[in-house]
Formats: sequence, structure tokens, C-alpha cells
Amino acid sequence: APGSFDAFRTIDLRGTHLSTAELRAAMPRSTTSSFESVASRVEDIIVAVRSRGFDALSELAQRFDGVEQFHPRVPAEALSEALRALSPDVRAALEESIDRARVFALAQKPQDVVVEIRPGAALTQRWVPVGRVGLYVPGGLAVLASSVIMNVVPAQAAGVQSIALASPPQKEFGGLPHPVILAAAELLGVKEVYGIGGAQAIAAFAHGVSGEEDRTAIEPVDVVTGPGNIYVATAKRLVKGMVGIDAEAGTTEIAVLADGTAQPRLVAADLISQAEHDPNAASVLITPSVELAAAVRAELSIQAKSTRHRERVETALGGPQSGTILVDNIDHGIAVCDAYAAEHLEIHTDQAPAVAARIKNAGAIFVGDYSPVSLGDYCAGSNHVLPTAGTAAFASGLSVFTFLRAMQVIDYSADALREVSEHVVQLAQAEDLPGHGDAVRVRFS
Ligand code: HSO
Ligand code: ZN
Repeated sequence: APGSFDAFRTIDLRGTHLSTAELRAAMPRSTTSSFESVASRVEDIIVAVRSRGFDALSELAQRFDGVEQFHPRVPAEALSEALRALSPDVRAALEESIDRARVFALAQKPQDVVVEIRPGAALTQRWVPVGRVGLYVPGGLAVLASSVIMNVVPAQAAGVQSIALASPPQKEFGGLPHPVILAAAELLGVKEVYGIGGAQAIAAFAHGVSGEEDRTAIEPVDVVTGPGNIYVATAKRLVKGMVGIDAEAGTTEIAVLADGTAQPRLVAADLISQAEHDPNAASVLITPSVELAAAVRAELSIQAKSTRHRERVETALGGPQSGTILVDNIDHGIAVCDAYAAEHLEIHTDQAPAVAARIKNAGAIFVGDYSPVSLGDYCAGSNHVLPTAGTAAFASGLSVFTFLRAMQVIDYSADALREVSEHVVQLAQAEDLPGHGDAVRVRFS
């Protein structure tokens, strides 16, 4: 039956010799979420925010969030109050998560490269943080406080001076964003928080909003990051180029590469853990072992029955984006993993670290029985904002690099310039740009 995990389908690739393109086409993937269908509506929202500022934001808050009294800037007292009201256990968990993420993010910070490529010819590659970022935190199906951490910590570690956060205003919280989001912001020391949702938040960050009597201006940002629905993702695409954006984190997906040594109970639990996010989430098992495939399927049917979000999980597992892919052996499995380029890839095989080392395409790799994706979602220290839908073939997860630029600094001495001057002149003449050559010559005449 459609929507049932019984439909956890099998794609049998044993004995096939497919090209990379054919392999990609054979992967289970959902076909939903087309940007074209919402682009013109999102464009209208961006234009409205750009031309009419807070008035447009206020109308959109009423229309999309049902909020009558629109006060976009969250007052400082609301932030501290939200943290006070947070349960001590959740607070302790958030603090541990922040702490681990911060250690890893700070360690990622690259050193500047300084090279004297010839005597007196000094080149530097300097890593410079962007000045200001806008982070979007959705308020939909689940309110993910952990996403605040995953966005803010790398930005802070990169050295970004100005950080603003936006999340949809909630009617039941007096037009403020969800209190857990506010508490997480307060914990991280982010003071500039707005109750603005969806594409309008992305537009406000990208273009800025000029001030009014009782509303201070929202300064435009250099980079917008954060997950979101199709409207948010489309808005990010539309403002990209004017501002930087992070990789698109669409509906979550997990692939597990496993052999006969894997524990079906663990594999099934991990497949369910990400299916829990969304009826469109993808859970994919890649294995050469027919026995393991059967055992995982049996475990899925047992565990799915008692999981809290059973319907969502069963829909996700039964969807065309999920299923088992049977392969000839682990080498074949690795090729399939690379073609799929999963957001999250777990390795449950003999010699798991060595297998993991051979993977080329994945947002993040989780090695062995004790590194489940849900650890990475919250407390591993790694980032959970990762490229989805196969974009891991060219994109990276969120990290300090999302907020850094590599700036090149050129510093030649007179002798070093003289040494290469004739080559500059020659190339300038070859391109019929003699002024370029003259700019060098004038220094030595
Ligand atoms: N698995 C999601 C992140 C998340 N999980 C947040 C729970 N909270 C995308 O990587
Ligand atoms: Zn998750």
C-alpha cells in the first residue's frame, strides 16, 4: 500500500555495469519541490519588501503567520526571559552541543598562506570573515533549536562581527519566534533577533529595510544561511550573487552502506531517525547482503510501529525516495554511494574506517556502530547543515569556510618587479593593452 513501509522498495543493481550518469538516474530520489512553481510568487515578496519595507513585512506576517501586531525586533528582555524559562536539562544539552561545535569550528580556521615565490615577491592568502550574516531558522514541522547552534557557532568562530537571526513570528507566542529559538540565541550571545518568516526574511536580510519612527533599520547582510522550505530556498537562490548563501539544505536524507557484519537493529533505527523529519525524507540502504536487507526490513516494520511519528516515518520509508539498493560487493556499493552523494552516509561494514576513506561524495560520513546520524544532528561537534539531493558532489556542509573569504595580497619589491617586467610588457602587447606594460615601465624610466 502506498505510504506503508512495506513498500520499502528494492532496486537490484547486482550484475549491472552502469555509467555514472546511468547510476545517478537509477538512484531513489523524490521528484517534488520545483523552484519554477514558486519563483514568481517569491519574486513578488522580495520586490514588496524591497520597495515597501516594514509595511510589506507587516502585511506578510498577517497573511502568512496570522500575526496582527507585528513587532519584528525581539526585545532583549524576551531573549533573557526565554533562556530563564528553558528546562535545565535542555539548557545543559544545548551548552554541550555548542561547546563541541565550537571546538571543531575553531580548529577548522585555516592559517593564512604567506609565500615568497621569488626573492622580494611576496604573496599572501589572507582569510577574512564577512562583516555581517543573516541566519534563518524555520518554524515549521519541528522547531529546531539545534539549527541555531549549527549556523551561529561557525559564524562566530570565523570571526563574523555582526550576526542577525530571523525566525517566523508565532501567534501563540505573542508574535515572537518560538521560545526555544530565542533561548538558543541568548545562550549564543546573538542579540539581534527578528520575528520574520519565510522568503520575506531572506529579502529583508539581502536588501536591508530602512527604519521608521519606532522601528530601527535592518542593515543588509553579506551572507544569508539557514534551512527552510521551498519558498525560503527559492528566495535564497534569487538573492544569490547579491549576497552569499550556504548550500541548499533540502529534505533530509540518510544512506547506509552495510555488509553482513552490520547490526540490523541499529541500521533500522538510524533509517527511521531521519525518516522522522518529513514524509519526503529519504532513507536508503545500500548492501551486497540479501540477508541483511531482509533483516533490516523486518526491523523497520517492528520499530516503525512504535515510533512517535509513525505516519510520517512510514510515508517516508514507503516513498520513491527510499529503499534498498542491492549491489555486488562493497566496491560496487562505494560506487553507488558516490553516485547517490547522500547528505548523511553511515558505514556499517567490516573495516569501516577504510571503507569510509574511499568515499568521494557525501555531505558527512558516519563511521561504525557508534556514530549515528542523530549524534551528528546534535552533539558530535560536526555541523548538521549539509548538502542534500546529490549536491554533495560539489557542495560542502556549513563550516567556518561559509563565512570566510580568501583575500590575496601582492607585495613586490622594486627588484622583484624589474625581474619580471619584460614578461608583463610582452603579454600586454600580445593582448593589445600596451597601457598595462607602460604602468610597469614607468617605474623604471
Ligand atoms: N538531520 C537534520 C538536522 C536535525 N536533526 C536537526 C534534528 N534536528 C538535517 O541534517
Ligand atoms: Zn535529524
